[in-house]
Amino acid sequence: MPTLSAFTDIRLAELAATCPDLRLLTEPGDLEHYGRDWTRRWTPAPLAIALPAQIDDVCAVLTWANRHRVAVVPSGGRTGLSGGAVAAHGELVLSLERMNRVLGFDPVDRTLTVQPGISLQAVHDAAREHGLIYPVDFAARGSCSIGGNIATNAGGIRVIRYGNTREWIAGLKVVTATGKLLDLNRALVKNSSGYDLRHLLIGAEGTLGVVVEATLKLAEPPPPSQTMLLALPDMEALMQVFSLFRSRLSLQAFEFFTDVAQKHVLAHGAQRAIEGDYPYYVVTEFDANDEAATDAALAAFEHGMEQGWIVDGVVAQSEAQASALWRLREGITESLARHKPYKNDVSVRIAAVPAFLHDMQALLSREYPHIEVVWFGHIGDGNLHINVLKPQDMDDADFIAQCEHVTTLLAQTLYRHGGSISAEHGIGLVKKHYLHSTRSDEEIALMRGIRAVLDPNRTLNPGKLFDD
Ligand code: 2HG
Ligand code: ZN
Repeated sequence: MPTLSAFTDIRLAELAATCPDLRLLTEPGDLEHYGRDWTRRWTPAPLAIALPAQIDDVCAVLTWANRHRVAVVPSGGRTGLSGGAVAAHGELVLSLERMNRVLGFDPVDRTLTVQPGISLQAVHDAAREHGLIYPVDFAARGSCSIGGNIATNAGGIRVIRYGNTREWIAGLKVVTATGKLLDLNRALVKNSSGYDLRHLLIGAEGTLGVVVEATLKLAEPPPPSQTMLLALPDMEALMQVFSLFRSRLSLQAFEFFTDVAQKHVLAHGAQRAIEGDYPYYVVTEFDANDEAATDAALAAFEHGMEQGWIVDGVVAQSEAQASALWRLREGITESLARHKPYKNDVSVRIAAVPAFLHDMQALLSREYPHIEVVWFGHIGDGNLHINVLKPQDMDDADFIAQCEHVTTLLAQTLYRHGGSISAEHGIGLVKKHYLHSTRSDEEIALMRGIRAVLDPNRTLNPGKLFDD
């Protein structure tokens, strides 16, 4: 750790003197590590990294930043895909990774109180220790932090059963840009006493305050489940099979990917589960607590085969097989990373999915004739991920320019279908130019107004979500 005199920047020397427990890093390797997220598009260039161990230090850092007008980038696991945690312009990165403990469990309220830097996996484990679950779940569970999940209102693979992160936040402690500590909702189940500022903070991408403590609701574990992989003949079958399975089974997850996605994930070490190649695949998990439930699943499967909506399928016979099926879906992001994908993360109402898919497919095949495009996602809740893979011989800047052009067209298509340009990854830096396709001018003006009240000097994550 640098000594006081090591800080040539007088503001940092002052911060170090005010907060002796604060860890402050300025080594180039640390600046690079903490200054980027999974987008890898911007060159990290933060001023320094501050790692507080307690709430008082977060208050002190934000008070200091407000006084000196230093921009602050709140930082969790940096697994974000929209650039929300990127520090490329001399910002102070405020990493919450040292604040990663479980603070308490309340068996009556069935809540778990945690610090923001705890990983989603550690939250799952802690809930399980008490015979309960924290039901938000997705592939980055081991590295993402709960603070980041709250900042983006993270969704994931079980939204059709449990909803998004927002549903599971009973209370939040938040430090504002001027260093004030707010205790929002205090885990009350009923609280009809004015604006619920807790919900304003959820999904605000670190522009309205820094979450320093969260009280999470927990749920009963679901009944035993079965996992199935289905092969489908065409895009139309996706929603036909979804309607069939949803009406007959109690679904916990319904995810899809294409043959192109499967090609990449198999090349990256996953095991093939269905012989032959089919254009679409579904991984679905449903309650299977008794024989009647398993019979219903089989009957639904057979009906889908008779209708020609399903061409093949396998049911996992063990937890290991279920994990292998899930790997085909959950391993996609990692298997694509080396191709520097440009990512779209869009949503429409479930009822609008078929018509939107139709238009979207036409648009993508017209606009990317020679570029590989990989689709997958949470089709059961209307959320599609589109990953456009950069051809090796194409210049980075040309590739981004082409993808941004197509994203403008995609945003228009989404507008026509009443959808959103960001379903669960947030707007960050990547999608801020498209915010107006999802939100009206009046809404954006109100958002700016709210931001101005909570962060008068624009020190919290400036340039993310919208330009100040
Ligand atoms: C997922 O659903 C994540 O696996 C990542 O949201 C999606 O890599 C992506 O585009
Ligand atoms: Zn996703």
